[in-house]
Amino acid sequence: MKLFYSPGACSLAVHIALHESGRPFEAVRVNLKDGEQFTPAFLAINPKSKVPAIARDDGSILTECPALLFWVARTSPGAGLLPEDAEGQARAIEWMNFISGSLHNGGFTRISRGERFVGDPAHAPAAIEKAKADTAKFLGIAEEMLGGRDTALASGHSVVDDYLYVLARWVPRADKDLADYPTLKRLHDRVAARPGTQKALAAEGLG
Ligand SMILES: N[C@@H](CCC(=O)N[C@@H](CS)C(=O)NCC(=O)O)C(=O)O
Repeated sequence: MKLFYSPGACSLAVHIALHESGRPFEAVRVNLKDGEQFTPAFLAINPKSKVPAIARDDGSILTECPALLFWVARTSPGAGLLPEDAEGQARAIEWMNFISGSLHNGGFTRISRGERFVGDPAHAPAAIEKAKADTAKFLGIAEEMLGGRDTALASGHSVVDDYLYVLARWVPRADKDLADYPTLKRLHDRVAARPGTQKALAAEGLG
């Protein structure tokens, strides 16, 4: 199995989960800064020009963070990366849809790729300011959803926490301090200390 990633990108969540699962995999770096995601070689892997993607041993490709995190967790029995019950799994999907749709793509992506969201480049600075305000609002919602607990799910640590950890690393991009979100900060610090996270950070040159 191969994981296509970029250092510190949302793919880091899947990288952490794979280390937590204990399964063998190869990590393949994609150079987003140089536009490698738009090359024919990478488009053959993911026509959406995004990391993460996983090429499975049967040759099939899976994309989208929530799907990859769910798949790693569900195909790693005994690793305890997701609860087994319907309520726990529904809460995991609720969280991951919010992280992917609102916090990431409705927030941080509009900050870091602001020029893509406007017709006239002159409007980009104002669009990025609005994106920062929206991202801060979504971070506040995440803080409330945690309800004082340093795990997204009541059952304990899960792949959802790996995902939230990566987004918590990006908080300064919204001109905010992680300390403004004390429960998210506790989750971040807890996940940062886990061996799987340490291994993924080291492998991405972030350790
Ligand atoms: N919906 C996708 C979004 C993935 C995404 O936005 N990945 C970013 C890195 S965090 C990326 O590859 N960006 C490259 C680009 O937009 O050109 C997911 O959840 O996996």
